[in-house]
Amino acid sequence: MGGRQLSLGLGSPPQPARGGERVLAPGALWLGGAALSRVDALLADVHRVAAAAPFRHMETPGGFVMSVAMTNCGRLGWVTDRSGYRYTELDPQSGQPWPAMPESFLALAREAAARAGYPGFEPDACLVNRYAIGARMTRHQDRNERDLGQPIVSVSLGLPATFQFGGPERSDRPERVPLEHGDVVVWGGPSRLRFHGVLRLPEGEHPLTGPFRYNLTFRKAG
Ligand code: MD3
Ligand code: FE
Repeated sequence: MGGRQLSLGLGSPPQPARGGERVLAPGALWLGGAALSRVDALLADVHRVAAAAPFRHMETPGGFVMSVAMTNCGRLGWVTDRSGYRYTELDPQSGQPWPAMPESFLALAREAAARAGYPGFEPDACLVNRYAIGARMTRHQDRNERDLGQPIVSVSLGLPATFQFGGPERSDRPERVPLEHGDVVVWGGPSRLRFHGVLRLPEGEHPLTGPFRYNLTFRKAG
């Protein structure tokens, strides 16, 4: 713990600290490393959720199988299949309710949202994305949630990725934002409907997640 700031004389040079806040765009607040002190609990809970509702590759309405593997926790879970995108109370794979939202997830999401100016944020859905090497997410908007005045909070864990932050139109040229282990971003206000995606995950090995990147997105869906 704290090793990133200490130089022990030998070995790799110290990493720059990743703390701090940056406004990426109106309504989009990057909280660098905001989850770092809790990643052990968060990852343990990711594995607990996945033990109850396994990661799976869902099919898009157009018939493509997503390269990102997904699961959910909370009262509602986001799913896609040939009939469309929607939130469900039951995991279609098991017929059971999605696993409960872990307390570690809820606490972080609430605190991050409050820092960004959304003090009452009560997510009822957390989509958990797992990227293996080569997985990507094509640009899309998130608009299946009932109240688009509520933000989305995202937490990145494991291997780093390049996020593509576009504009309000699919054709707007996206800017590239690196998202690293422990970064939290709150996407609200005018950013909420911007197109976004994730470039193919480059090869790598992370000490805590091996060949994977996990992303948690907290939503008020219902
Ligand atoms: C900007 N996930 O699950 S997180 C998604 O890294 C999704 O797995 C990506 O896009 C991932 O829908 C990106 C950052 C994110 C999430 C939702 C947003 C950015 C957003 C909604 C509106 C604007
Ligand atoms: Fe999204």
